[in-house]
Amino acid sequence: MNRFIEAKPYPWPYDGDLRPDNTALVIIDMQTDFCGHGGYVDKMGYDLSLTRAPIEPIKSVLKPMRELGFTIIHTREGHRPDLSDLPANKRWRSRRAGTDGVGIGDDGPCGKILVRGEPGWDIIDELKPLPGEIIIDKPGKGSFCATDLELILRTRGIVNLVLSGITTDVCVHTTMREANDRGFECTVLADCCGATDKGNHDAALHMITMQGGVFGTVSDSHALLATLLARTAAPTAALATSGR
Ligand code: C5J
Repeated sequence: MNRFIEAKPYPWPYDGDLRPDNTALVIIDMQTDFCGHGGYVDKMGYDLSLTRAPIEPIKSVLKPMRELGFTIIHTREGHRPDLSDLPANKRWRSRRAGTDGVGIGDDGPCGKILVRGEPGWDIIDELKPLPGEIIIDKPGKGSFCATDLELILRTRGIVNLVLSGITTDVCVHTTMREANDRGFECTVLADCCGATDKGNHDAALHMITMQGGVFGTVSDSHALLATLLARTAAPTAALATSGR
């Protein structure tokens, strides 16, 4: 039986083949540096409520998706402590971002900004990965660049990606574009994402809906839950095998 999530500009996924064993929830960069007090985004002076807004909506889909056996993937943007994977231009720009010259790799209130192992770099407590869940450490904005994400997805037979996290216009969008070019079928959950600027969030979502769904679709947590709850009502065996 085919299963779709209500989405724009088409019911997602395109082929209705939505199953726990071929679909992953990807939670992008829900780190203190992007949504916590004293983190990098806070230090840049942006409105933290915008990047914290997706926390509860993500929790609302994470719990049922865990229970139904979907693959859960967390990502963290960050650099090696020796900064050998931090491009000089990325560091230079970050020091000009309204942080009084303090940028990526420098000491901030939550430790060295966006450096692996530092308190600010870690995923916030509200969305802590469970033991055994996949965590992708990435040095860039996209989750495929210089990581083993694609290998993991192909190995698990995952073809559909439900994207969430922060920020909509940067790391979520870059990841969606990278995934789409690799043939993965993507949807982004609008209320499970946030940006440092509301206009950029809205524009990033709107872009996805162009050209018949140029990178996939835009949906939200309510639409996803409606489909998941309908699935939960089905017999367990049908859940595991429902597909094309
Ligand atoms: C940014 C991200 N905005 N996770 N990173 O630098 O979107």
